[in-house]
Amino acid sequence: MEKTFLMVKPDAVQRGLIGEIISRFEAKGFQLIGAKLMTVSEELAESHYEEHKERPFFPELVQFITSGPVFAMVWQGEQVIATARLMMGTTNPQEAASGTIRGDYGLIVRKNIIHGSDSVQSAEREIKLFFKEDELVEYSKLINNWIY
Ligand code: RTP
Ligand code: MG
Repeated sequence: MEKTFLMVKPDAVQRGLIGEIISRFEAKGFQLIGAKLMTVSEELAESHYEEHKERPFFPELVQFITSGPVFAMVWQGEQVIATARLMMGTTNPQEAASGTIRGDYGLIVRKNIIHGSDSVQSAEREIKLFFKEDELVEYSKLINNWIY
């Protein structure tokens, strides 16, 4: 089963949007297999956003993601990586379609509510970065008969 790493960013945690965001992925049919409320260290932020190290917005990005608690999650399901990105909407909330998470709750690119892995490789890397193996659960396969 495909897995992805999703993270409710500090802006959305402070605004009380964790439940709203979880609800959307649950209702879609995806399964939550790991979750924790945590503060991201500077070191973790820098490795998580490694690909953006040379970008001018990198220092602000690290400062923002370490500025308050985040809600880190692992979700599983058919095509969950691409579908979660569609449900999140485009990076800039001003351009994100209504009905998407960023389109409905965000206004500016830096405070864009949620992170989601963008490929199988980044999902594997990010899940390992944030979770130990014994922090992820397994579900009975029977439950999936109602979704697939
Ligand atoms: P994310 O990694 O957070 O899920 O977002 P993404 O894939 O949609 O966007 P990405 O290109 O990976 O950018 C990572 C985060 O950097 C911030 N950003 N700021 N021009 C800017 O100031 C700028 N551009 C990107 C965003 O918060 C974006 O989520
Ligand atoms: Mg990204």
